[in-house]
Amino acid sequence: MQYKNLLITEEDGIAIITMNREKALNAINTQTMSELNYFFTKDGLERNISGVILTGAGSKAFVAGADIKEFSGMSSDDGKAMAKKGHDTFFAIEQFPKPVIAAVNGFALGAGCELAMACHMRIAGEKARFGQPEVNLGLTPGYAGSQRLIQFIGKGKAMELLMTADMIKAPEALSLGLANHVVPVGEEVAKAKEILLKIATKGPVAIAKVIECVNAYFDKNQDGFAKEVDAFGELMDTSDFVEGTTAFVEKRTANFEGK
Ligand code: CO8
Repeated sequence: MQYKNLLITEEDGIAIITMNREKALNAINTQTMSELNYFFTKDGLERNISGVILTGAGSKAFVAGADIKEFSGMSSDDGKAMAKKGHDTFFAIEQFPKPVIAAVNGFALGAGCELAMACHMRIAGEKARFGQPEVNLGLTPGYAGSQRLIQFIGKGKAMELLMTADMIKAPEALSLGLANHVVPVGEEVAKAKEILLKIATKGPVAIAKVIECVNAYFDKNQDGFAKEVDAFGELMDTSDFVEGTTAFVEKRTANFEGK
């Protein structure tokens, strides 16, 4: 696939994906969703990378929502198909076996807040704003905002944000647990990279298992506790486990191969 709306670069083994429709405040249209889907279900899995950063072009927005201009004339079936594609894509991000961090450099509204929540962590710039304003349009969230927001901020506060369409600023997002860190404007990607480079020194198979186990907690069809028992045992069959424990005994830095 040729990327048109995503700008993808690699730095130090980290893929940096820039949502690149600055004039539309990086709103996610059908093409952008297809590109995200392709990256997280195919291209990104084949790349030799240790993590991914998602950010928005320009200084104003991470992503200001789904592209509202595509909504007009859509039928109920069109809406369901579009929401399903978004759910599948955002699940692929959430379950991506390498860490994915959202560097939120401005508005993260509607689909933008949902995209950030599908990532494993969120770094907010001081001017970032989060919100689910769909009710302003006579809609609910369509890319799992009504489900994931509860996971971060709890039911009562989620009800409030979803029904008032209020935007929250970065410090409040931090205090609610939606943002992991707040950093000065322009330092969002650098902070995300700092975290990813630290994670890159750990055992990659173990990192993938951590992602699976944490996600299992929120999956009604899985027993996260049983998953952790299995993961712990399975990791003992890996050469990363042998290398990690040997390096500890030999008082040296582990050199993991991801096997
Ligand atoms: N879609 C399309 N275009 C957008 C969007 C958007 N979500 N947001 C901004 N733009 C465009 C504007 O239309 C404008 O374009 P133009 O210059 O051609 O008129 C340009 O970006 C700049 O925007 P503004 O002039 O409005 O900039 P302001 O600084 O005045 O305001 C805001 C910034 C507050 C972010 C404002 O643009 C805004 O409120 N945007 C819409 C936010 C929103 O409602 N987001 C939720 C969208 S719905 C959604 O995400 C549902 C997800 C699930 C979908 C499921 C599929 C069925």
